[in-house]
Parts: sequence; structure tokens; C-alpha cells
Amino acid sequence: AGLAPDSKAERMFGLMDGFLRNDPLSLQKDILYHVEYTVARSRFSFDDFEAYQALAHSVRDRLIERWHDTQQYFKRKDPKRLYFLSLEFLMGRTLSNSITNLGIRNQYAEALNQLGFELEVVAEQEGDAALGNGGLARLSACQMDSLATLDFPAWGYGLRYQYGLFRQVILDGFQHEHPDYWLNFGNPWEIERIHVSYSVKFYGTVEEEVLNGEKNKIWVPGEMVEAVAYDNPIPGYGTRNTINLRLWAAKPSDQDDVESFNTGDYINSVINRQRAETISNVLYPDDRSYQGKELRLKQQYFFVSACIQDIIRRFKDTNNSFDVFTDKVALQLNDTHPALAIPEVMRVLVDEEHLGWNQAWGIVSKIFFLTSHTVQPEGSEKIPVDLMESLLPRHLEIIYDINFNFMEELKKHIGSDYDRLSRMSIVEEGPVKNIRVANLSVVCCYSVNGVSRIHLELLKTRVFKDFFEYWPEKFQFKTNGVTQRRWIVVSNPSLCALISKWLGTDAWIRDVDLLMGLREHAGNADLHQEWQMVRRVNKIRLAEYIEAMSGVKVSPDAMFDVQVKRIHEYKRQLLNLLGIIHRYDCIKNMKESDRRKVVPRVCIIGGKAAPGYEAAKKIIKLCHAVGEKINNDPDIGDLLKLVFIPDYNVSVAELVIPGSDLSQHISTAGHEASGTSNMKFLMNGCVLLATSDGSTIEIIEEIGEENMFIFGAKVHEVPALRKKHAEMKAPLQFARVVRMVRDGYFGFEDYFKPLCDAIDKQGDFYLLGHDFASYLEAQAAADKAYVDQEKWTRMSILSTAGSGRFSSDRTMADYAEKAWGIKPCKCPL
Ligand code: 7GP
Repeated sequence: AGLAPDSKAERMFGLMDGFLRNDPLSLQKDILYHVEYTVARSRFSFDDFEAYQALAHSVRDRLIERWHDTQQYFKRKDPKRLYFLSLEFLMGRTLSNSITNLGIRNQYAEALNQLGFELEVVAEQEGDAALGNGGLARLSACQMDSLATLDFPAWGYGLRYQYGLFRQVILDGFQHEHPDYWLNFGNPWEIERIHVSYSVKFYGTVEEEVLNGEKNKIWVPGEMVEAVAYDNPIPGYGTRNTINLRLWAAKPSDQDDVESFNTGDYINSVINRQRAETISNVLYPDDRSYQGKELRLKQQYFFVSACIQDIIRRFKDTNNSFDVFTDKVALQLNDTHPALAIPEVMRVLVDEEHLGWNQAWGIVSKIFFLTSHTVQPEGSEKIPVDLMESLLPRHLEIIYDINFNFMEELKKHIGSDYDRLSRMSIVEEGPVKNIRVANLSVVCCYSVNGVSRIHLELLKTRVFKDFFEYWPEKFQFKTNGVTQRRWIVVSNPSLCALISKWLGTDAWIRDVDLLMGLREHAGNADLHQEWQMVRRVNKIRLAEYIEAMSGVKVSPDAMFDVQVKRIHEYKRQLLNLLGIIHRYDCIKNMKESDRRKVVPRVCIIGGKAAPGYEAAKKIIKLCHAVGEKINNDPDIGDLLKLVFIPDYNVSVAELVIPGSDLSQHISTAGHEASGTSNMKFLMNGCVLLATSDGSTIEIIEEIGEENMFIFGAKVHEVPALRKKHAEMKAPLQFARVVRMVRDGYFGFEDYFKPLCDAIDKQGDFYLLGHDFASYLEAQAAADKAYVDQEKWTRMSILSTAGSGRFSSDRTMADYAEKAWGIKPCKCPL
């Protein structure tokens, strides 16, 4: 496959002894080969970590083989390609996922076994690749898996940060951030491409030259940095297709700063050059805003400049006119972070390829697709014009020109409504002039996508109201999805086997709508028994982990009630904590006879707070303070436990999600753009306790409100409730639990005071008080359902059965058809 059938190629193929073999004996030989020659340890003595390294290298060989074939095939077919640009990818671990997708998991397990190792133990040696913050970043990873599996000719592009998302360390209940130097132990999954490298320019001036009688701009940079490619193969499931995730790392440029070397200060010149590497050094750990940071802007431009050079080079390899560019290239912007790609393509086409402005704009306005991932107003990025002018002077001119044309066009349609014109302008006037990155993106992208149906409504009526009224057809939504390969097949193998057994096929792993077939067995007693067994084993595994991490012993008989996600005020971990305090308070005041009716609970919370986000950090501390009190209260015993799982990440999620009974998605309505962990819990048969927000609204339609616990204000009620708040009195039980925190029942009253003030003195923006009563009702309903194990198991099965619509396979097929205009390109086996 992939090789031209000439005699030289055949000889080469023969010399290599054909393709790599995947029988257990060949795999053993390969592993030992890598122990000896790659890891350079003795095959007579190597430990679990060395076994992991050798194993990873043998898998890598197989990935490379398929990667080559796929890329060769794409090149030959030259279809329209999708380039997925994202500054964040939360890939987690690679080993298990790869061997599952390659279909050689069992062979590897057997091979390892014969060498005296256990696959599960060896796989645990791998660290997470955490090059992202939260939902947006994990979504990118799920989507890559789907793009590969559906055979789409797609590439992902990202940054190879040396430091991924910080490690969360908890000391005395407080979050501390430790650097994640994830490359310390090497990274067998990437392929360094020293020959794929581009110069990226910064600073300097814009000059004019006359070319064929026309004026042409040239950007004379003040600094240059090299972008070097690192390729990460992404294998599809049940296909030979293996696509690429290309990550860029910054290296000093040879061409840069030759002069300073001539001044004789050799040591300082070397040190200065080395600074170039800081550009891709560290991931910004805040998922709220990145306002006005020079390094952040440098990262963004570094990223898009490398991507665009690479994409245009590949285009020119097979095409000789830009007339067909829009037939060959689609660029997906994962939120506005990579939006500088827009003026960058304009610059390359006009200044370097010498296309006329109108021709270039005709191309640019057709190739970009934006997905927005937030409804938070502070999420929209602004670049101070001063900063832009010094760092990217030519791009600023181009943005001004785009804006000028847009404003002229707009005036023709809306006349002299200057307020509206100034709201829609890409340039924000004021004491500090800013570029509004969101406006730039909306003006230039062919379509703007929301991540759930309600999110699109909010984009239309709030975030981009003016734009929607002007360009209604530009706005669409494609509800997010997650990959069932990682979230069921890899992380919950026993549930996977059970599903396949009852459906009579494992075809659902590629065709996830088939999960609906479980509905007809939802009342079957045999399935119930097997289902409960699988869930219990996962709970035991989670209980062991909890004890190891926190020292708290929890019983798998209790209901495991989980909220894991980034800590945000709008996600309302505080509502959860206040509910737990209420539960504790109730149990303490109960008669013995009533206590016997209490459903034992283990409340589990996990998530990271952005390092500068004070309120979120206080919530983490409150969780520990409350947990400390409850868990050590002999009066409570197993009736209630509260544990915080530190350093929540993808691999922790793979353990936590399959072991949960109930999972909470309780954002104030209108704040969660979509939510994606709700989908992962659903796939694993966890019952949701949730507000009608983001994608949960669509989940309710799919599996029915009777199979979930839904509570709280609805999206359209929230604005009025906020206005009315002053006249409303919070329910008594709510006032009581807030008082307990305020009065120091859990200690640290000064530290927690701002959390209480936000609720009872500053208007309770997130409506905890309003939603509290219905939250408690939903919790009580969950208790009641849990006691009836038959009812609960049915709800659990129906959750999994209804999760098919929330696969990223569906989302990617949707984008391919309705936005990007790409078609599958399946590499022959
Ligand atoms: C998240 C949204 O908060 C979440 O609702 C959504 O499910 C997810 O993206 C995927 O679409 N947003 C981010 O993670 C983020 O960093 C800033 O947003 C732009």
C-alpha cells in the first residue's frame, strides 16, 4: 500500500520483510528489540517503566507504518483537506488508545504476559499529555479520534508546550501549582521533523517596494524564531487511516541576530537566542481570558504563522494556481485563539504571492470556520493596538483594511446607526484602542458555530446579536460529542464487552447509534444483574484509588456522587458543597430511626482552579474544610463522605467516570456553552443530576427527563430572576448553611467570607439561593431512585442507550458535510 509498483519499491519492501507482524511472538521480539536498542536496557532485566517505553516504541513503529500509507494516499488523491487549528489538545495517555484503535490490544496483552508483564500495569506507567485546560481542549482530542476513524483527510495543528497544564498539589486543603515538565521522561509518541521547520517573524517595520509597476508591502522583521514540527500519529478505529497532529516547538533561528555575535559578547548572545524557546514553553492555565499578554500574542502568531506556511507549502506541492485553493483547504478555528491565521493568510496571499486584495479576500472569506466555546463575555479576547503595532505591524494594517471595507459595506445596509457600527467594529475605540478578536473572526469566517442548540441561541441573542441580525445564515450549531472509543472501549472494557454481548455485535464502536438497541433490554433481569456487577467492580476500583489518594475509606455500597470539571463559579461547585453541608446538618439532627433510611453517599469533587482565580481556589479549600469535618465525625460514619480528588486530568477521568453512580452538571442556566463530561458519564451509565443548560437540554430530549434529575431556573428565566433578586428572600435552609460557613463552623471564616458575601450581599449572580430548594428536591429524588435498584439500573442502561447522539463521530460528520465540505478518503487496507 502506498508504494508505487516499480521494481525498486518492491525491492525496498522486500528488504524490510514486508509489513510489521502483529502476532504475539513477533510483538515480543519487537518489544525486546526496543528494550535492547531503543531504551538500551538489558532484555534480561527491565522494569515496568522500561517495558512501557519499549512497548510504546513498538506501537509507534506500527503507527508510523500506517501514517506513511495514509499520508501517501492523501497526497495521491489530493482531496480537499481540513486543517484543525487549536492552541490546546488534552490527549491524555496514548498507549491504550492506540493499541485499541489498531485492533492489537489482545495480542499485546498476550505478548506482555509471556514476557512476565501485565498490560494494565505497564500502561499505568505513561504520563498524561496535558496540553490544554478543560472542555475545549479535550474536545479537540475527541474530534481528532473521530476524524481519523471516519477517514477524513484532516490534520490537527497545535503547540508543543514544554510545560503542560500545571499539576495540582493540595497542601492543607489549598491548591498549589507545580510545573508539568512532561517531556522529562521522553515522549515516544512524537516524531521530530527537523527538516520541517519555518521561520516566524516578529516586530520590525513595513516597507514598500514597487513590483511590476504596483506597490507591494514587505515586512522587515526585527526578530525571527524557528518553528520545528513534531508529528503525533492519530490512528482511526477499524481503518488503516492514521492522521497527523502536528505540534510546533520554538527554536532559535540561524538567521536571527547575527550582529550581536559580532559585538564579541558571545555568551550573552547565545543566551539571548535561547530565549526564542520561551515562546512555546508554557501553556496558559486560565480558561477565562488572556487579555493583553505579549507572550500569549507571540504564541498565537508563532502558531498560526507556522501552520499557514506549512499548509501553503503542501498546497503548492500539488497545485499551481490559487484559483483552486478554496477547493482544497478548509481551516477550522477552535475558538478565536488562532484567529490571527486570518490576517496571516491575507498577508501571505497579497504580499508574498502577489494576489490582488479582492482575490485574496475572496479566498479568505470562504476557507475559515469558527467554533465558539463560551458564553462568558470575559472570554472574548482583545489585543491592545499598541502591542499589535509593535509585534505584528503588517497584520495591524491588514486588520484595519478589512475593518474599513467591512464598515463601508455595513453602512450601506444599516445607515448611520453609529452605536451599532461601533459595537460591530473590529477596532474598539477608547482610552486604550483594542482589536476585538471575536469580531475579526465573525467578519471573516464563512460560518460561526455554536457547540449546542442553546449555545447558538445565546450567540444569536446576546454575544453576537448585532452580527446575527446582519448575517443570519452565518450562524449554525453542531452539538459537541465525545469519542466512545476512549470513553467506553478504553476506559471501561468490561462495560464495552457487556454492551457488545447484549447487542450481539461490537459494530457500535464505529456506529454508535446502535447503542439504542440496549433500550429493548432495559427491563431484562439478566442484563440488570450483569450491568450492576460491572458497575460495582468499577466502583471498587475507584474506592481503592480514593483511599490511596486521600486516605479516606469509602464503601462501594454507598452512592458515588461525582462532580469533576474545572472549578468555576458558574459551574457551581459551591452549590454542591452547600447541599452537602445541608445533608450533613440534617443527618446530625435526625432521630436514630430516620437515620436508618438515609442513603449512604460518597460525594466526590475534583478539578483545577486557574492560578489567579481567587474564588475558585477558595471553593477548593472549602471542599477540604467541609470534608475534614464530615469525614472525621464518628456520628456520621458511612452515611456521608466528602472527598476531593487532586490533580484531575484525562487519565483520572478514565477511572472516575466509570465508577460513578450519579454525576452533577449544575451550572447556572445560560452559562455552560455545551458541557462534554455529561456525555462521558452518560455513555458509562451514570445518571445525571443537572440543570437545563448547554447540551444537557438535548440529552433530556434524547433520554427523557424521567431518567435524570433535572432542577433549577431555565435559561430564559435567569435574566428576570437576577433583576428580581433584591426582593426575593433565600429559603431558610439556604440561609442556614451559608451562615454555618460564615460563622466558622468549618474554620477559616475570614478566608471564606468573600464566598458568602457574593451570595448574600452581592446579588448572588449565579443564583445559588434561587436554585437551592429545587436542587435539594432533585437530590432527594435521586436518593429515592437509588434505593429502588431496579429502577436505578434501568435509568442507567437507558442513559448509555441514549448516548449515541453525543458521539464526536456525529459532530465531525456534521461539520464535514455542513461546514468544511470534505469527504472521506479511505486508505486501502
Ligand atoms: C468549554 C465550555 O466551557 C464547555 O461548555 C464546552 O463543552 C467545551 O468548551 C467544548 O466546547 N470552553 C473552554 O474549555 C474554554 O476554554 C474559552 O473556553 C474559550
